[in-house]
Amino acid sequence: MGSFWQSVARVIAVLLVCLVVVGGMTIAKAQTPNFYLTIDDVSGYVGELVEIPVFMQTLADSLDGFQISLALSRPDLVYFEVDTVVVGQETMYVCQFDTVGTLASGWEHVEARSTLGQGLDLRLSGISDVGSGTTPGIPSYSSGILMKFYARILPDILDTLTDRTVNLNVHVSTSYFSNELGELIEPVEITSGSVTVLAGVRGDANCDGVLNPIDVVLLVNYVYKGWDVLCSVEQCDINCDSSTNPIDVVFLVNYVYKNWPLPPC
Ligand SMILES: [Ca+2]
Ligand SMILES: [Ca+2]
Repeated sequence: MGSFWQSVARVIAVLLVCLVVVGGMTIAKAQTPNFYLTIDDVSGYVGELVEIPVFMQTLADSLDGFQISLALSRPDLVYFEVDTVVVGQETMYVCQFDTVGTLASGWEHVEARSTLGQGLDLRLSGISDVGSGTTPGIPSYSSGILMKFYARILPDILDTLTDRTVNLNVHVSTSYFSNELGELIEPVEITSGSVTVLAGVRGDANCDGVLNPIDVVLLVNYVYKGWDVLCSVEQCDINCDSSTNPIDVVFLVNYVYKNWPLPPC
């Protein structure tokens, strides 16, 4: 008799464990994202303005509105350049962005603001259509660059600094995405990005800290004669396309002799 009740108790215990496990699995089962957002990892040299693409992928929903809140993990490497604009009673801290050639190109309203005006946080937002009914949003099952924003690398970072990466942390709880009906798109998978500050000066072929005709001569000798004369081949990849070639010579010549700006990295 005792063994019968022990068996019953054992069966009940096993059932309870199964219930807990199945229940736990139901709770823990991850929902498949309905929208993906990824801030790029980029790099640049001291003092430069770096372009940061925001990648997105829509699934079943279109994208017709967004707000992305992000903040720098540390203020000693990078900041967002801020212009103060006063409209009536309101003071806005406007930051640089670009939608040319991106998926939000032609949207009725896109902006980038630093909410506190210190250039340490950024709020990117956009609406495809404010009410005219003429601007289409981004269709379902699309992917590409939503928009680009910019960060300025501080001018006085020493080459000896070891930890040279600042994270661009997206605040998931204050970032929103909506479809053409104005409905919230959920769930969303967000990947934060980063800016890494490269040591040295871009295009500085002899690593003396300045760009001048000596660097042009060295780069020409490397590119056209194959001479091993550069202190850093990567540093002479002026347009940051992972190749040091005649195009980089043209950019350096234009910078040194015509005072043209180097291309954005
Ligand atoms: Ca030099
Ligand atoms: Ca190049």
